[in-house]
Amino acid sequence: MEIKVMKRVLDRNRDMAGRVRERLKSSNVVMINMISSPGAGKTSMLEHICHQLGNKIRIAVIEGDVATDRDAQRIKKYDVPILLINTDGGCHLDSNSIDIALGEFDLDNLDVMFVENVGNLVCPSHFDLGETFKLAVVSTTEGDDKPVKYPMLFREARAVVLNKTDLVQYTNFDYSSFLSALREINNSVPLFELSCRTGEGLGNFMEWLLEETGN
Ligand SMILES: Nc1nc2c(ncn2[C@@H]2O[C@H](COP(=O)(O)OP(=O)(O)O)[C@@H](O)[C@H]2O)c(=O)[nH]1
Ligand SMILES: [Mg+2]
Repeated sequence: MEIKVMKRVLDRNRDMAGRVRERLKSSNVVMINMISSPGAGKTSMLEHICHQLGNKIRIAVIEGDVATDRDAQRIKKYDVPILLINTDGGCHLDSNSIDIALGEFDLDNLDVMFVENVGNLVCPSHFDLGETFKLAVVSTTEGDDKPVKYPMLFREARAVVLNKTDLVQYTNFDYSSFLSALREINNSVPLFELSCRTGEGLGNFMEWLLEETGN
């Protein structure tokens, strides 16, 4: 599958989130905005999702990347439509770029559009892309304090993934601090603990994903 590439088209005066949402709705496409720190495992999750669900649902991916096409290249082998938005240093994607990006897809032949946002927990949380929901991804190697420090994302996310459970024994990640902070911010959000390395916990997450996207 060819990787289409575009530059982020920043137009601060035009918030297109509403239009994106309408377009997705009229084509019955669920858009998932994946947000995490750099390296938490968004692309690794997408690799598993494309591999495991690619023959069950019609998937497309928008990769937001500051400069390279490395993540898009990792997804390319799964034969799903993919578009790369280079932000040229920008720290998040925006709804105007997503609106333009949607024109590159055959929306009526898609079920779920994954957006890998630029890796950081601050800016992407503040910009509505018109997504159906946000998915927060954290990992055991980045410390247990992320919900306390970046509450907005954890308040808004439809689900939280705690990745790299295989490494927890080598870290000082305090699971009970993590969980109590998360529950203080959002006491109902589903939490999926998994490892993209070993595959542990991925099955539960995939089941939830299928159900949540109506598939
Ligand atoms: N040990 C371990 N490594 C992981 C896991 N998930 C991802 N990684 C590694 O962590 C690094 C960053 O992952 P990546 O998916 O690129 O993160 P992204 O920046 O959020 O897209 C890569 O070297 C992955 O191979 C995991 O569950 N366990
Ligand atoms: Mg990535």
